Amino acid sequence: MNSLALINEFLGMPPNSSSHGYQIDHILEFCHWFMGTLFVGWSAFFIFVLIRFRKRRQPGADHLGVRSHISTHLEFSVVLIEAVLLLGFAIPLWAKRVNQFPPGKEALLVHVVAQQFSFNYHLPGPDGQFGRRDISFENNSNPLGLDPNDPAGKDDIVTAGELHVPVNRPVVAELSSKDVIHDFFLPSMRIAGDAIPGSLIPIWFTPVKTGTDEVICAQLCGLGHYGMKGTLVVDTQQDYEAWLKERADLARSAQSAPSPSPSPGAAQPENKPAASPTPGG
Ligand SMILES: [Cu+2]
Repeated sequence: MNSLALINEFLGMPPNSSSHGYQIDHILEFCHWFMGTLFVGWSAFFIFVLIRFRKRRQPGADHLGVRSHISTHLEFSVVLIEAVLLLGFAIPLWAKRVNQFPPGKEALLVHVVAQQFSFNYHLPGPDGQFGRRDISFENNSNPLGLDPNDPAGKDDIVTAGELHVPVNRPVVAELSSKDVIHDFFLPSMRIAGDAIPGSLIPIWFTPVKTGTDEVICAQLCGLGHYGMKGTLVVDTQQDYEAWLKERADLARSAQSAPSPSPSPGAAQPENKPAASPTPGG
């Protein structure tokens, strides 16, 4: 597979870790080779024309112009290849990504709520049910406004900066935003989606390799955009369950504690200077 991804690797693309990513890699790699070939071809033609039709050799203008049909055939071939790429590969692949979501319980659903300048994650906890969220409950220790009176939310997990998912299970991430338009981009999973205030946008992927990958914001969302990074940890099923249990216990003890004061790490003054916009950990 690596010999098929020479240019992708050269351009710094991280190795693919998702089940569908190789299809995207193939299209990207082919497009890069195709465009590279066109670039070399057109450049050579340009140089040929400069020499062949130089003024010394062609003192008078030729009003008839080109008589052969080679250029017509060449350009038609290029358009044909591009049409096949677009209609035969790119659009069907995109349609599959947006139409064929994994059914119901098979997938892990996680709510991703972006804000300047970090990603928050809301998981349903062991009961599998998301607690109600409302903006009126939002504060520094409750960044997503989880309703403390909703029993379904008691074991809910809210984290920032780091998302854990199990390997070989489809993950559906439902994207939204608290402020401006962000973009939840998982380069190693070959997937991205805009997080838009007022919208819920689902994306999905299936991780096939355990490990730690990068999450980045791919929309210029403000002064601290460059620091809007996070971590995606793909665990084995066992490690994932251990992490889930640990976070759910933490969530329960935090909920039962009498009105916790915001931790120093969570307290983020608004309009913080862009010099240190670290994502909340
Ligand atoms: Cu952003």
